[in-house]
Amino acid sequence: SNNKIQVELDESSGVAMMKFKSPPVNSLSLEFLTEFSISLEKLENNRACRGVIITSALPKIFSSGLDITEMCGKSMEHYTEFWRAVQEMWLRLYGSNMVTVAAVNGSSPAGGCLVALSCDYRIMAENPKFSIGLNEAQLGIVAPFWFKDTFVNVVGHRVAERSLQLGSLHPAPEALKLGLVDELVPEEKLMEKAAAVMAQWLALPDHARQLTKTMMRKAVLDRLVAHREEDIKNFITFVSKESIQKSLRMYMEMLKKRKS
Ligand code: CO8
Repeated sequence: SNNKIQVELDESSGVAMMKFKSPPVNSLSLEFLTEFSISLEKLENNRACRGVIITSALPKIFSSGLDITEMCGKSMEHYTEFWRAVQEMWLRLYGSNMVTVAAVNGSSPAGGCLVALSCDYRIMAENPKFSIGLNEAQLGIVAPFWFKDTFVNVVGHRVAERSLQLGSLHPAPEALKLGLVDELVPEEKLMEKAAAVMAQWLALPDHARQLTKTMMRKAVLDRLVAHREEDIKNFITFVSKESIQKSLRMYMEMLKKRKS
């Protein structure tokens, strides 16, 4: 199915707009991740496309991260397929030759934050109600090493270490101070700004920029490629533990209670 992500390529500028549209919260389900990877692959292979702006079509939420229901009470086969899809999405996005700009127009916890961190540039709506971060520790789970590596490459070791241990979700102004996002703009200016930043990055020749990007990211990408099966095994072992299942269920219940 091809309906959770809207993709529109402007052939004259070479820029694609990718909008997450999977209500209620753009959670990264197996189906969503598969569509995301296929969409990226299509753009990557399209010579007319040089850059992609990633944003959300939903109000107030960029992405709520990995779909927690995919990690609860499922079979080993399902966990394997799901985790492979998470890896695939990240390898494609972090390793993309295109210029990738995240226009973060809402909250962006955990896997949502990973998507933004994997882009070349992050612009966030300056609403302090929107927060971003790798909050895994708050769910009683541990961010995988390649989530951590991606985070460290953006904010540096010290900021990453504190933020990861506390599972912090940083309101937009704090995210800017930490370098977790590159700039804040009023929400109504977000798309205009993203287009301007994209134009600036695309003013350079692709080849040198792509080789430079690869130079900066290769070690971290190679680490997952080399340990992919081991990483899947680790995920399955971890997520199959009764204590972890309990933590995830409690977190889902907390989300539901918080509503009323
Ligand atoms: N997965 C599944 N369902 C979700 C998720 C999610 N990540 N997030 C929200 N939902 C559901 C809610 O339960 C709710 O369902 P229902 O309507 O049936 O009650 C519905 O979506 C709407 O959610 P809210 O009512 O909470 O909507 P709000 O607009 O009030 O808030 C937020 C939106 C801010 C996104 C809020 O829902 C939230 O904080 N969600 C949790 C986000 C989160 O912590 N995600 C972490 C996921 S884990 C991850 O991405 C990395 C894991 C790495 C693996 C580690 C190895 C095990």
